[in-house]
Formats: sequence, structure tokens, C-alpha cells
Amino acid sequence: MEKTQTVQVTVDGGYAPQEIHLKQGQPATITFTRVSSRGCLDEVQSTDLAFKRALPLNQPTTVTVATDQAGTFGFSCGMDMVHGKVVIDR
Ligand SMILES: [Cu+2]
Repeated sequence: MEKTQTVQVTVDGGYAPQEIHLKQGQPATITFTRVSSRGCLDEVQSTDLAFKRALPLNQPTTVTVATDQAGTFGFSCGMDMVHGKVVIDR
């Protein structure tokens, strides 16, 4: 079994980091932790990566990301105003 790639993203009026790099073909999770009520970031969603999750304040929330396809995939707040991206490298 391949090692899972784990990435932590802090949500504080934006996403830090805003760009996440993953390797193709290795299981991956992204854990979002919203640490302030700044902005409208209480939801994170991605059409490309097929997730939509609530982000309760100070409660780490983990999504699994499929890495079978290389490419650049966007995610955003629930209103599609604040953006980040996942780059899956070959
Ligand atoms: Cu928003």
C-alpha cells in the first residue's frame, strides 16, 4: 500500500497554502482547518474533485482526493469567491 499524501490547509480569510501539489497515483487527503470567521469560508467545495464540506470553526475537516488524473483542479468557498487549487503532478 502506498503512503497517503496528507496536506494541511489553514483557512483564515483565504487558503494557506493556496496551491497544493500532489503526486499522481498516490492516495491523498487534504485537511482544512478554519481558524477565523473572516470571509465566507464556512464551506469548501470542488466540482473538479467532487467534494463539498462544511468547515466548522477550529474543527479539522478531511477530504479524500482522487489522484488518478494529473492536472490542475480548483476548489473554492461555498460561494465560489475564494479559490485555491490542487495540482496533481505526474
Ligand atoms: Cu465565499
